[in-house]
Amino acid sequence: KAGDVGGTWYWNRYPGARCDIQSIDYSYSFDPELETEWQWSEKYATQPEILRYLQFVADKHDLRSGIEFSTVVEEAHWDETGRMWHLRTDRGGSLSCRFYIMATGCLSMPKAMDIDGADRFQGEIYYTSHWPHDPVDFTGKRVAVIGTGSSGVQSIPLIAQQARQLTVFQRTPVFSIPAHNGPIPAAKLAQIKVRHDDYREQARWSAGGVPYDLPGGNAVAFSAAEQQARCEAAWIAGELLHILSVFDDQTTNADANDIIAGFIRDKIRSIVKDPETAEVLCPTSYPFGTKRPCLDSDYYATFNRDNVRLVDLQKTPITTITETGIDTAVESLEFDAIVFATGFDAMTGAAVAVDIRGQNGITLKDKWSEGPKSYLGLVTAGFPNFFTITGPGSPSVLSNMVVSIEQHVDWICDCLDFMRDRELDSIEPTELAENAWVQHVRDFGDLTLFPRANSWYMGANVPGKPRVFLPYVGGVGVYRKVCDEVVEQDYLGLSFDGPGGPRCRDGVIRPLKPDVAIMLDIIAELDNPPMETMSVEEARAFAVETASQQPPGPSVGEVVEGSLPGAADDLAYRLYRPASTGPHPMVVYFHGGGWVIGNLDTDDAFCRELCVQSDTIIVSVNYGHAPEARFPTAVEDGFSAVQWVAENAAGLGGIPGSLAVGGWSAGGNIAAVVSQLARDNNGPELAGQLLICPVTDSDFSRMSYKENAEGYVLTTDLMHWFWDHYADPADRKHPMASPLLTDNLSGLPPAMVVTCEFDPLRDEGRAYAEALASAGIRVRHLNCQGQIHTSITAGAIMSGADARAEMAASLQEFFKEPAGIESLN
Ligand code: NA7
Repeated sequence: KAGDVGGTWYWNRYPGARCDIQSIDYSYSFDPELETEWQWSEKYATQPEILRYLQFVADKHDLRSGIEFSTVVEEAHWDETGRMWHLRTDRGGSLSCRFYIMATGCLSMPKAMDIDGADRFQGEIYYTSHWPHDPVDFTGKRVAVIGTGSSGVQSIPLIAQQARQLTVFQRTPVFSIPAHNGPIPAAKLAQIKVRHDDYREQARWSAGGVPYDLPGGNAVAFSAAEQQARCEAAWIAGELLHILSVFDDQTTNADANDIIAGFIRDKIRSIVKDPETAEVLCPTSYPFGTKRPCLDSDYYATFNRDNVRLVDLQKTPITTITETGIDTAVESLEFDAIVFATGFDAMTGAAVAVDIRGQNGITLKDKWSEGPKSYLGLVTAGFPNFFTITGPGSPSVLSNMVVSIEQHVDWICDCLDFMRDRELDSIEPTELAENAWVQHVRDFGDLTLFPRANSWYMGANVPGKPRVFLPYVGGVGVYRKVCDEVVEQDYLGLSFDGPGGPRCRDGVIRPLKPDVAIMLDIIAELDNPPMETMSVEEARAFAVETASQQPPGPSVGEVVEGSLPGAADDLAYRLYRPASTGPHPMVVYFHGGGWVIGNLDTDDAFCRELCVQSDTIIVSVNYGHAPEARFPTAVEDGFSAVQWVAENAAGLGGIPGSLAVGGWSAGGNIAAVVSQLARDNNGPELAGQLLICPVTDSDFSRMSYKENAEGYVLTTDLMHWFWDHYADPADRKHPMASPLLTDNLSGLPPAMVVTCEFDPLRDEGRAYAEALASAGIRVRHLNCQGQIHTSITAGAIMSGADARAEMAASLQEFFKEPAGIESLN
């Protein structure tokens, strides 16, 4: 489209335009000669210098001869029969091609004007996104700047130096830190000069596309003074990647984030002399980093100038632009020039602006109408042979773009080689792979604070654009690994056709929820021996130690420790009482641990969460453990505990007659068996049973045992170990060990059965839910996608929060009047 190479750096020529990744990092790595042939003049190069660099690279590699300049592709239609794309340009040209690759940029389609009256203004109008090539002189002029994103923040200080008067119209204040621009830091220069290959390789596997080695740690690990010192160090460093990594949890934990946000607000107040103006400049409506933060040179200090005024559009919105200026809700202001720094239809705008039609004439615009759907941000189903460079669903704008662009280009080139070698002439992702990737990108975003901001990352800056988190937040290195694995797994999720085809290995590249995968990575790094190789004592100590490292769970109204009579010995229990006024319904809860390990502490955090969310008393009971007390002690203890709680409900603060059971894993087995025992022994009457990943029989032949035999904490070997400690083979088919094997499931209380996709016990949980439903029992079955046996009850696993809320809701449901039979889902 442009008259020359440069992309963003061709169009965005406004005063002050610079990159905000250090120039040494914002450089190509594909040609090692460039490391010595090109010298950057400063830490953050200006737009003219970056443009010269891009022109230099284009000349060196003779790229211009292959580029049609000043040409807009308006139409791209896929021809299924010929397996070709047919393109038409605004110059009347057309061409056909096998592959259509859009490298049209993430921030290249200016946002459509959404301010009333903009076309009426008779003075000079400028857009930062397509600034004139000839110099613009604001000397002596009254200038308005609308917008305070990166473009506004960079241009405002320089426009203020020229203009007679500058009025800045701010809708949302931005977090900005000083760039401290100047010579390239000596340490950086040394790093790149000595081993530039290593340096570039580190960048490729880093989180943001720049090697950055900051000592980690969550905010709470530091004293208040240390927290401030870390923030100050980031302020002094003048690097976005530094201020974005002050604390490990600043992107996910609002309290940690607010430390940095508060620090920057204090800086703003210390720089800007007029307190009222300072407050208007302080961002408070979104967490730090969830809208693109800026690097500036004297941005805040500019508001101390006599010729600069800030208008807060939150208080006094623009009503219209007029022939002579701008009307707000309270005044009419006259200007000689208006600068629009109002941003872009980010990440999808440039792609859907072209009339792209894939199979069956479906347009990309329609396909993406509820948010972009793409596999890896590279390819999209229904649009064969169509690739996007740094497309939505890839790290793109959350990374050093140069590194991300090179990775996409390399991946696509390798893919085209692969296809040529195998005589394949079309490629597209499968629906399964694409949908799963879209979900994965969303899941990752949902772990962060990003969705809380009205940012262009969320599509929220463009009226009517669907609110979807667009980039992949997992990091450049993680993403590169994913893309490499897709290839290693025979181009998983991609469908090819042609003389050498068809070929397709369908599947999902990242089926686990991101936080579950991170948890598994951490566990793998610890390199602990498998539990089934430990002694019972070691395994128990290990379980307690592991639980102690988890978040403590919420505060409850009261915790009471006590003991109650078990089948033989007294059993310790812990009662969790909600803060609300009682009496409350009660749930007797049995912890997990394969009847061998676990205790009141290991499930403490989960019990707290259940108590708070369901507003129910939870009585967690420490039943007798194997191998000291083998089958049927655990279930007899469980039944004894339920009888005692039922008899003592009033004294415990419970509502007599409002009693349910619940348990996780082996505890789910006990809860299921106790429900059967209560039915068969004339009570106590139970309102419901919450069975979370329950053991319901001892059949190891089920698919879930095969699919999830290892790798997901609870392994098949470990289940054997548990059963061996718990019950003789002859006893395992007894319904008190395998409640699924009872010949009578009627008359049992309503149930909620929770299973996890990557759990050896998944299929027996499902089978129990189905059997209960067949017996006429009201059952709700929740199969948690992407979760493992040990993740769903762990408070640290945010992706399980909805499921835990549903469990709590089901407890509340138990204590309401019974309804009809619910179908399974
Ligand atoms: P941005 O960051 O999207 O900033 C656009 C600014 O314009 C932002 O402050 C917007 O306020 C403001 N804006 C947009 N529309 C309006 C209307 N209708 N009225 C008032 N104010 C408005 O774009 P930039 O060009 O500055 O930067 C783009 C990226 O380039 C940047 O992130 C870097 O990655 C490089 P809002 O915040 O939406 O309330």
